Amino acid sequence: MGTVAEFDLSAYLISKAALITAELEQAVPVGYPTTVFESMRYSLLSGGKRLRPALCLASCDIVGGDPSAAMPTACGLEMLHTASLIHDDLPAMDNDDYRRGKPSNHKVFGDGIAVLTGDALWSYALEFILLNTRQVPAERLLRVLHTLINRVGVDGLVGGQVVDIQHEGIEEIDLPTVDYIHAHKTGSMIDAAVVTGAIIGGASEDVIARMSRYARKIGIAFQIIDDVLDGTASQQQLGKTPNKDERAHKATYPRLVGIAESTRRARELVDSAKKELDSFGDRATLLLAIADHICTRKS
Ligand code: GRG
Repeated sequence: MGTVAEFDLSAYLISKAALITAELEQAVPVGYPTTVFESMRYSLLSGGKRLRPALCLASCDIVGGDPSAAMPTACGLEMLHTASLIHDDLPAMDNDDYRRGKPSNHKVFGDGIAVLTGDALWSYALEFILLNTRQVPAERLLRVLHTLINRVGVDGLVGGQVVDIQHEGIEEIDLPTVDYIHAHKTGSMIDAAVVTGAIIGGASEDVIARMSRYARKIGIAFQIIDDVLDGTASQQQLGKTPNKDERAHKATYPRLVGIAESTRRARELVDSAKKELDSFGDRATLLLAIADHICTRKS
């Protein structure tokens, strides 16, 4: 693989996204009850950057593993991520009518089926990984499953979402709380992707720890840039109409420190994340490029 500058990440991510989508299409055929399968497929197959699966495969590769052994986990990660997006869009949570440019799951299937679809995807993901992973020693597979279970629960997505909801509409919020929310709501799944890839690839404890630090840093940067992009988009609208997160006084970096400082902090985190991969040399090209992309992306 060439240098970071030579490497065409966009083309790479687009081709990986197509591969993951084809795998997901096969992974969840329509069964009975039809509605829940159609609902799972509606959200799973409706676009998305497939960043977490791409990170998992890249992470397995960088530590010298066979990325095809990580494919079921990469698919499972996307199922878990999709489950969280479906629940996040519900009226009781973020109340979003659109996701990935299409009506959100509950707008199409109703709130009840949307809740159950998130639950179904969560269980389907773990079973899919367990039944389809090949040539990975049982103790690694158990560790992969434990990592995913942990990062979705109170130590991860759920914890972040709870604190996020509790601070909605509250004017006073400090940066450590915002960091907690970002690290758990967004960072934990990015961490899960990188760590599970490294575990499957047979990485040592030291390498897993370094890759986890890389992931957690880019995870927070990812959420900061998400909020910067949201804020910039709303400022560009005529009359500077505040976006939904601003109206709800959401816990974001741009709200607390402004766009310029948020961007600077995201860059700082990404640079620090990249340093964690110093010892990999050229093998790290893809993960370095993904880290840079988090700061430079426009959507
Ligand atoms: C049911 C598993 C489960 C969890 C419940 C609802 C919840 C707890 C957590 C919500 C977490 C959440 C939605 C965090 C936002 C993370 C984020 C930045 C999403 C956007 O990710 P992208 O940009 O989206 O990678 P695409 O569409 O490209 O996949």
